[in-house]
Amino acid sequence: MAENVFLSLGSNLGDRLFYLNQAVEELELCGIKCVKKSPVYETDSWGYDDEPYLNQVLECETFLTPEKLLEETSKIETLLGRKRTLSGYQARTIDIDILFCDNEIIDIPQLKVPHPKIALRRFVLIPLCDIAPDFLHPVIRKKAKELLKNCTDTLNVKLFQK
Ligand code: PH2
Ligand code: MG
Ligand code: MG
Repeated sequence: MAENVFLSLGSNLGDRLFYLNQAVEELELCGIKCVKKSPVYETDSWGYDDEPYLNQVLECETFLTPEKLLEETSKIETLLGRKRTLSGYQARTIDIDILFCDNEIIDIPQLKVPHPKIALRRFVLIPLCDIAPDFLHPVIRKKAKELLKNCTDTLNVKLFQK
């Protein structure tokens, strides 16, 4: 069983908190147990100009392989009203990104694990450090708290709900 599976949730469309909570419920229904939940943060849109997001990081346990996990999280995104376009970022009801699956390194067209942008995003590192500051990034070989200390992202990340 994979025990250190970290997922990032993001929403910037509609009832954002509702979608984060629904995502947790749906994950549990497909056998992805959420053992730790970070506080929820309201965050400036990173990488493009849009409405602010709510973001949260989860630590999960699951018997699913990373590929199966991606299938399930994509299905949940669709179920919760996520609309996709071909390229670029756009507003979304829910985004579920796989940050880490234990120490696995996966680099295939449809899935990169660890998520390649973790170290660049305070909206990921701050909630990750709330629940797993000592988790070691298997590629960069630094702990989450060290990645946060070195991160040059200056966009606002403020506590929304404990
Ligand atoms: N997700 C993105 C792009 N930009 N910005 C914030 N603040 N939060 C996100 O979850 C986010 C983003 C692409 O998935
Ligand atoms: Mg994302
Ligand atoms: Mg995504």
